Amino acid sequence: AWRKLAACEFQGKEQFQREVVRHVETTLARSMYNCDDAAAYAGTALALRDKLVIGWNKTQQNQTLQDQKRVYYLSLEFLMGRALDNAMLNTQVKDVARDGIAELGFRIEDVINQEHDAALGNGGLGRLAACFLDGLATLNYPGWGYGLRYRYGIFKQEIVDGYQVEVPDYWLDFNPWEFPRPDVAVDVMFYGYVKKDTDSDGKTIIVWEGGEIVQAIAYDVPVPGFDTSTTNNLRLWSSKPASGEFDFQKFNSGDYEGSIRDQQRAETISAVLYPNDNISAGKELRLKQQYFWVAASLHDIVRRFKKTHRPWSQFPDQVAIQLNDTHPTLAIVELQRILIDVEHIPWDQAWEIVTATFGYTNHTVLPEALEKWSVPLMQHLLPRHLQIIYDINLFFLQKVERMFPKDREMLTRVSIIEESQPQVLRMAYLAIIGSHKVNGVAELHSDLIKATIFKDFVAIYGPDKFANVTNGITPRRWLHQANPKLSDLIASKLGGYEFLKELSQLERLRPFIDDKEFRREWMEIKLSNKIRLAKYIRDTTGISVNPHALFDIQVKRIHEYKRQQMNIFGVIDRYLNLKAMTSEERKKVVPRASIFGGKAAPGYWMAKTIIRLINAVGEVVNKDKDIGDLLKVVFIEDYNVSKAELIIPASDISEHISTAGTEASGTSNMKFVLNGGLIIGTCDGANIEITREIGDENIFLLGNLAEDVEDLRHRHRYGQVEMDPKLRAVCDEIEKGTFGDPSVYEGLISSLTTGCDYYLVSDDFSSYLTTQDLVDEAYRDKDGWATKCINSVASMGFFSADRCINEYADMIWNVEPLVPVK
Ligand code: 26V
Repeated sequence: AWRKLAACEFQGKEQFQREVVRHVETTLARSMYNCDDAAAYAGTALALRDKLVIGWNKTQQNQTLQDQKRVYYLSLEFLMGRALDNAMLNTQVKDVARDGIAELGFRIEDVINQEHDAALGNGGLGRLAACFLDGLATLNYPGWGYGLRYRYGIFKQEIVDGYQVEVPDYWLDFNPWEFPRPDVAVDVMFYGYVKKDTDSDGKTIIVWEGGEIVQAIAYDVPVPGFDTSTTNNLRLWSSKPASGEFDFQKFNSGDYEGSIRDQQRAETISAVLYPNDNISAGKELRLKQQYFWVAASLHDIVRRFKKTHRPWSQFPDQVAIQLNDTHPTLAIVELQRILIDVEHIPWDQAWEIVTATFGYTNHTVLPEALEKWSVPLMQHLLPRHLQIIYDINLFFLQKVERMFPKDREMLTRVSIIEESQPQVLRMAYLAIIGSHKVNGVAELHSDLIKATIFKDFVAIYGPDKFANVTNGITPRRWLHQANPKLSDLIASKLGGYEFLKELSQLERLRPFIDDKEFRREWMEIKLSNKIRLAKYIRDTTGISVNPHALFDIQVKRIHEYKRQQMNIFGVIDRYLNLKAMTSEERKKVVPRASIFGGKAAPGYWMAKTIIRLINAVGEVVNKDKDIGDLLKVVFIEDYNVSKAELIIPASDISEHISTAGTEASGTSNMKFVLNGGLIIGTCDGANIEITREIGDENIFLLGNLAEDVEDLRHRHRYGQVEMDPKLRAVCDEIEKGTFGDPSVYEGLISSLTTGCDYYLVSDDFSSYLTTQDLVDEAYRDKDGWATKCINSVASMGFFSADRCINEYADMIWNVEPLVPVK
């Protein structure tokens, strides 16, 4: 049955138009006669926002009234992307808005494109948090996000002479999606000293005082669920100087500039998102961000709990807090501090409450990404917290000592404090000790953390403390919004859009697999998405790609472990082969467009060199008359969420080729397959479960397995490993200067030779090339290709973020959805 979705929030297009015009004329004080796309966007956003606010207020009242357990998702990153299109689709307003805005003289796509991405994240971890918020709201869970309101999101990437240049992303000029809450302010203290005191009953108490106080101001962002009245809240904290503090004294004593400096120091805390992905640099400001956000969030959560007048023992029945990686680990210490120092609850009772409250998700095994904070820094910034960490560690080590008497090495290995110079705190260990559940984000990853970095903790706590929740994506943004034509086609076959809430319904596409007309429409949609991307590439880079070429896409952060270098080396190999062919031979070649996108961390030279090489190869290949349409190489500038929505639906094949065992999950792999693209990838992260779900006949797997990696690395270090001859030829070509000054690429090439090829490009290269040949072969068979794509989409139900959220809710949070109010 063609079940109707909830009614549109507007009574019709006339009402919508009236609201838009009202906002343009009164809120913006502009005339409709000089209303441009930007003003039309503002008017549309404000009109829709008015509607969202109603559901949002009702949801919050309902959640307070129902008084059930809530979940708080603490993440330093929420990579939300644009809000307008998503909000229109989730509330069924888009059709009315399209018609209404058209009559006012605008195209809805142009209006949507006016919006600046909310880019408060680096990559996979931040986007996962955003997908989870969508899932929580859609499933009616009382779930809030807590994060930081960065004034500058992830930098904008410009490509200048083939190099990445970073430009600040000032995104707050006009942001209709946030509501400042000046009344929700929390004072957060740094530095100071700890002293013992006695309270009025003569009991010893510990006081932390004399520090510098910064104020956290809440900014709330509504998160509308799909086809539900539930609109949850994302609360982002902004820092400002605490009123009437030191600045005032300075001001009175005539030190005006000094007082301004102090103000700016406070504002600096929430000024900028750290642009590193998978690397921890140990900067003091980053630690300040973490504590500032954690302290404000916990204060808010505790305040809400206290309004219910329940005994503290019931805190974990009312509150679940999920730690998105170790960035919020200080929340564990902060809650323990509040319970023992402020609420005067005995240590053991307090600790029981704390561990029952927290869950910790690990997102990486890369050693350079595991957070370690220097003890002297912690002592200086948060002296009381350091004491509490010492006590947590002491009690923990005593327990381990009882379990493994005489195993001194075990104690050294699992101690929160690493005995280096200076000593450092291993935040992942603290997160494990302070949580009741620890999870990885794909099966292989969850197995790996148990077998490697957290092995000792499995011995101590037993295997049940460790779980797997394979990542998922929201089909609302990543199918319905990014690929409306495919979503509509699927809906026409399945009899409605129910699959967007119950993604396993996609299975019901299978009976249509032999339907000629359906297949034709399917492939036509793919082609139109490719034309849409080709046009964008032409407009932004001047490069023309043939929409009938095989679109081969790798878009993600640039990192050696993700091996964009292997991809571009493969492109060079392809180029050399094409050059060596006769024109007769060239006629049989499947034309290919190799499309790249992604940001490098600003200080990551190797990643920047890879970008340079991709652009240099493009410059040579794209203007080579021998090659023409047979090979094009494109680097799309400034890859972000809204560009992902344009790029992903246009792929034929996408690359997920990390060294086995390094990519915790990957989530774009899921997005590509859901949009009817196939993937080439290693046996890593969620690729493995994608293979299990869609069948190994529908994926192009390559390379060595995670279990072989250690041995291969050993051979590179201690043995003689011949470089793969084709890779050698590629390196020779680079060194000859075919792609410009070869000295630019010295580091990249030496990483493969004297650098021991840590990411094993050489070991996987021939497998990679052979598998790419299989891709060409398969693509020649247009019908076979379509069958693979459709079958794969039909099998993707498992990868919905909704499945993920339900698993967290059952296994980790123990929270139930609420009945939404209308
Ligand atoms: C770490 C750090 C270290 C300190 C500086 C800033 C910063 C920013 C982010 C991170 C987290 C790195 C971990 C991460 O992003 N993991 C990715 O998580 C995705 C969602 O689970 C997963 O799909 C990717 O495979 C994994 O790399």
